[in-house]
Amino acid sequence: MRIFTSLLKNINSKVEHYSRFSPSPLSIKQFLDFGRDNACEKTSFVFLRKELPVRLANAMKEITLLPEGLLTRPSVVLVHKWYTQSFADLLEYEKRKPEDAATLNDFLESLIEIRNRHNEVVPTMAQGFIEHKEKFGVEPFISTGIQYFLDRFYTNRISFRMLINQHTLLFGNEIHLTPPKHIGSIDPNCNVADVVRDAYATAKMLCERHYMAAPELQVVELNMKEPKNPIQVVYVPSHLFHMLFELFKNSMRATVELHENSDAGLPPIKAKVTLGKEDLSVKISDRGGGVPLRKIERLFKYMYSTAPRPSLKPGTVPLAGFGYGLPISRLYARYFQGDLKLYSMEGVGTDAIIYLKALSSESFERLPVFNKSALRHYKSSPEADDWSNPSKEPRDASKSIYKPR
Ligand code: P4A
Repeated sequence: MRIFTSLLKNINSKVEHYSRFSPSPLSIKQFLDFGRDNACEKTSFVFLRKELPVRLANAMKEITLLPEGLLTRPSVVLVHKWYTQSFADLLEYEKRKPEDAATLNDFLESLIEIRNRHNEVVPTMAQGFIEHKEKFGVEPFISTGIQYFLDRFYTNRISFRMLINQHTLLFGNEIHLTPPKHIGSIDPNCNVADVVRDAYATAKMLCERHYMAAPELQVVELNMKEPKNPIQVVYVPSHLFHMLFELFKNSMRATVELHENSDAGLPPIKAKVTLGKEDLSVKISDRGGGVPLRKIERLFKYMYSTAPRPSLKPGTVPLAGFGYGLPISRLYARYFQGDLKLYSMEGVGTDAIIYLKALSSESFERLPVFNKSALRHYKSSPEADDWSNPSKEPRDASKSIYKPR
């Protein structure tokens, strides 16, 4: 027991140490260049054995800032245990020699084990927040604080998996898992319209199983750089697929539910892919009736989507609206300096736009840094009450310049 306690103390001091380093963001171009010119496994090892503990430690320090009531939820404790275990696994390589073949092979295996250990982090965290919400209800601090924490925590996780995937895909024997021209998880010539059609087809299958119908798709490309060429980008196609799949599920749900009983049939979903000097944009437009502006922000809130899943009829599949689809899709877009925005016109329909950087030299990882400024977010109360509330009565009618009649 004493040995265990002293080990834990040692780990905690290592977490302190590594968390003082800021993560080093890489650009897609750097990922690509490194993976291309006969990538060196040793170099990757030496970089990751420091960078991965730095990113883990940054996340672990933020977990400990969660309010007591959350920090003690069994599912949050479990997630923290996974992080501690993975951090400890990585510390083993501080003293290993990169020259030994065994080091590189062991490292590869450790990375795969770590990735698997963290597979269920998102639903497990969600479970903790659901329990907390059921116990204490939704306090405004908790909700804003959770949004801030989860955006950072999940971005950290996306980045952590990106690094692991690049290493295991480049140097492991998972080569057969990637198409020959891909560099790890990156497609140097990712045809955006192809991914659009792919994500649509997958969402369409779900939609037809769920509703017995699905809207058609129309794709338009506008390449303002090279008007005759298809629009390509250096990007992680799985990230783009994830975002588009989510948007198509939403558009299909809104479209089918609004037009199910109309004789005119379902209005098609329109996708527009455009390329300018700086931005590559993908717009998904539907005529699904839209969402009032007041409710748009909610679609990106973890707290609204961490409702217990409604029980589905046996044999049916959920289409959209449960889980963390939109908030996490936006994190994927922002991770490489893009964004995801919703523009809705209530009564008519919704335009969703994914913005990506057109140039891989500009798409640097956007990473949370654990520092004083981050600390402030957990200490201060989030929303100062310094904007008016729309209420029927003045706060104090006698003091109002508008005299009550
Ligand atoms: N209208 N428009 C959308 C939704 C409705 C919409 C919607 C009712 C709301 C919630 C939801 C799914 C769809 C859309 C496209 C989008 C987002 C929302 O990208 O047509 O699940 C939470």
